[in-house]
Amino acid sequence: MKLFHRLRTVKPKTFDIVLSLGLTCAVGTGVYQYYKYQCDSLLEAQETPKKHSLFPENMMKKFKKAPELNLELPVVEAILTKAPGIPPPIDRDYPVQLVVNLDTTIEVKPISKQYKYPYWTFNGTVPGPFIRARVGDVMQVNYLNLDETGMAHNIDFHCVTGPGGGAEMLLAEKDEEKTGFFKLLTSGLFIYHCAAGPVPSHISNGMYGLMLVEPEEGLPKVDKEFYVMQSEFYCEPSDDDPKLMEHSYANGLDEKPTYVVFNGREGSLIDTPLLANTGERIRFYFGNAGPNLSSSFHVIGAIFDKVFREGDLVSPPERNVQVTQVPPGGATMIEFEAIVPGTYSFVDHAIFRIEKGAVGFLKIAGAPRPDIYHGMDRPKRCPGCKLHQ
Ligand SMILES: [Cu+2]
Repeated sequence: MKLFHRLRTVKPKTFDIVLSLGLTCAVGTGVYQYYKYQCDSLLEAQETPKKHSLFPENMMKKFKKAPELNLELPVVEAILTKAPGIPPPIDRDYPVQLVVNLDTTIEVKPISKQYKYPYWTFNGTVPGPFIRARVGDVMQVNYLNLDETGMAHNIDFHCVTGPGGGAEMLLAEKDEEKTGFFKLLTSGLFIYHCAAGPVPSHISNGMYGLMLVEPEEGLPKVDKEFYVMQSEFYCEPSDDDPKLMEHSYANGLDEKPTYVVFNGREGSLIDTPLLANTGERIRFYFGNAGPNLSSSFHVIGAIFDKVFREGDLVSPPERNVQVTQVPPGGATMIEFEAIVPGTYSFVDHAIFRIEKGAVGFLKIAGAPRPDIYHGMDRPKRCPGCKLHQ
């Protein structure tokens, strides 16, 4: 304290300036750290990392109100999950302003054991994240275009009522962020995709995902939920890199896909199979991004006891279905019981497509059921078969 008084006596003006600057820096750092802590806590709750700016002014934009909608709803940030994960069921009985943060980057990742591919992504993944909402919610979409190539992108949500499904409102140039508010009037399981021109290129390069809008009463509880999305890739080998595939618009026009895959790449759900146990009820949220082919979705060795065709969650479901048709741009919700343990293949039953990647595995663990499934000899696998493991 003596030194403090001595300094103040000797150089009062200089000392006051230094003291003021010091206090300003300390308060400023504290405010920044507070906002950064708030942002970090929020982001840690998400499974998908965000690239939206962490600065306070953008936080205010992220959670801004929608006065035109004349609503005062609680503001909630949506939990977004990477396939095959699904966000938890909605347990509220009231609508919210649901904030959905999406961005676009180009990501070079393996498309097969041999090749990589420059995917156009939502939040860095193909398919894009699964979004779960409730009918009556107002969805606030913050869309940030981080594609360094300079392409413009947007999002057409099939669950949105209005021209373009929101695409024109969300068209974002390079480094631009767009925000749109959409009241969800209709329940169902829906596709979203980029609809910037040329649309076939934006879809067939990976820009799509699934969104569930739950009915007011919610969905019946099940034990396991999986997010699986089929799509095609139209490719030709790169002239510059022997390990890289590039997009071929000509092959897309001819409807001759190089790959027909589940969850973005060949072997995605073979390398990491879906897991369940006997006695569990299983639900698939299955989408088909196309862009050209319909899917004949089938789980070999299981019968779907409920199929909500076309993603219609209001009408009574179809019962006891072997194969269900899912058109490009469509989705379906499928349920069945895990009864007999073992490895189940699921395929597009247009069966040549298994050679292009349209096969995955569901492994069901549990005690054998010889009362249902029994042979006199040990099971034997056919050599070279892609369906049985
Ligand atoms: Cu796009």
